[in-house]
Amino acid sequence: MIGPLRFLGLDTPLERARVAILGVPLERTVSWRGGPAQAPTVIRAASDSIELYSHLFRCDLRPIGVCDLGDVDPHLPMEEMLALAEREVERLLRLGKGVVVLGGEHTVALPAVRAASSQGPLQVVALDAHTDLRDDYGGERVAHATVLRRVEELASRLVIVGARSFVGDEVDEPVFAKPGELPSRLDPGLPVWLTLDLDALDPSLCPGVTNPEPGGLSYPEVIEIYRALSRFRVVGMDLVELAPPFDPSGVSAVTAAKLVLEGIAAFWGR
Ligand SMILES: [Mn+2]
Repeated sequence: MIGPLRFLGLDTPLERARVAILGVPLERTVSWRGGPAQAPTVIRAASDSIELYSHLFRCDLRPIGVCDLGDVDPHLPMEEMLALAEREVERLLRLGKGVVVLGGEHTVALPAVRAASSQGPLQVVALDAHTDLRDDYGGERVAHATVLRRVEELASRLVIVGARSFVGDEVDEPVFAKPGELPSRLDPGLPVWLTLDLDALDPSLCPGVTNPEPGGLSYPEVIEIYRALSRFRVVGMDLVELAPPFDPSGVSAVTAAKLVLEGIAAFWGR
């Protein structure tokens, strides 16, 4: 017998786990093509095909202890899903766990950052093709296209890497950085939350996203960003905007699963 679908099949009880995984299959403010509600389940299924060892960070995930808590109920109203996600992330951070949130649309980063910043000053690193800096989107202040503006209001600092789709003169805002500039833009004394929109990667590597944008980061560039962040205190990460209906080969889901594994190894593997 095997148990319910879990990330990498890992089932360390929460008390003994260094890392906790929470799915937030929110899909309510999507602007073009959908699918992120399916992403947590699809990422768990894809994780079945990858090894438990990160050769890039020389780290076996088994002894770290990973507890997959399942998903926030996707049938709840959006506000309730976000509130539940925030309470759960806050509880896990208070327990000292490294937290991985599997979205869902990018909006799920907001309750996660709210929870992390309730513990004190926080810096947020966003990997995203889009700026997500609109003040409102279709009259809504909380949406996938406004999420980094709302995050910026909560965080001590926000750095966005991978942006290549701008609205007007946003391009002149000081939040954008090239991958190599990231360490110099962060405060070594502050904890970090990483929000990883999969569209930051080049769509040739990860086509199954809601809003693909040509000219993105390579896989080794993302790993170098992880390596740079591993020298800071990363308290949590989210991985968002996987759109399984547009991933017929399944390679985007495997890439997503692998980026969760490498993140766990890089940030909580020591
Ligand atoms: Mn985004």
